[in-house]
Amino acid sequence: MKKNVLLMSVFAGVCFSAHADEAVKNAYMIEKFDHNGDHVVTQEEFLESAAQRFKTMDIDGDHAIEQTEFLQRYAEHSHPTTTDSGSEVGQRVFDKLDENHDAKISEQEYNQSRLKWFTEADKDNDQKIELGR
Ligand SMILES: [Ca+2]
Ligand SMILES: [Ca+2]
Ligand SMILES: [Ca+2]
Repeated sequence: MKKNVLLMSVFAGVCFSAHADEAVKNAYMIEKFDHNGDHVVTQEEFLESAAQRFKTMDIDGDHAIEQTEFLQRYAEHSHPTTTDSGSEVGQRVFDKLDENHDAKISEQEYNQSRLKWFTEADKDNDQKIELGR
């Protein structure tokens, strides 16, 4: 019986986070990427941060993120509670980003995935991400 209750609460937690997802995601993006503080993230601001992030991940500076570079950075930035499955998740994220499967994430592949993320969050299609949409 106790086990069932525990399972229920885990399940409820999952549902809740799925619901809160949208607003939280936009708030997160604005907090991270709004450089000029107008509470709107433009595509320009977003890609600028993407380029900067790419540079910090590309440790040896060859304009590609190798798997080792990616997993190292991923481990550094992942939340402590997720570290037990951190490398596995990191690997999955890497595979997703590496579209042509050459074991490297090129700048183009990286920007493409970022743009996809931006487009998904940009519900009203005005090339801006704002709160409360
Ligand atoms: Ca802005
Ligand atoms: Ca590299
Ligand atoms: Ca690739």
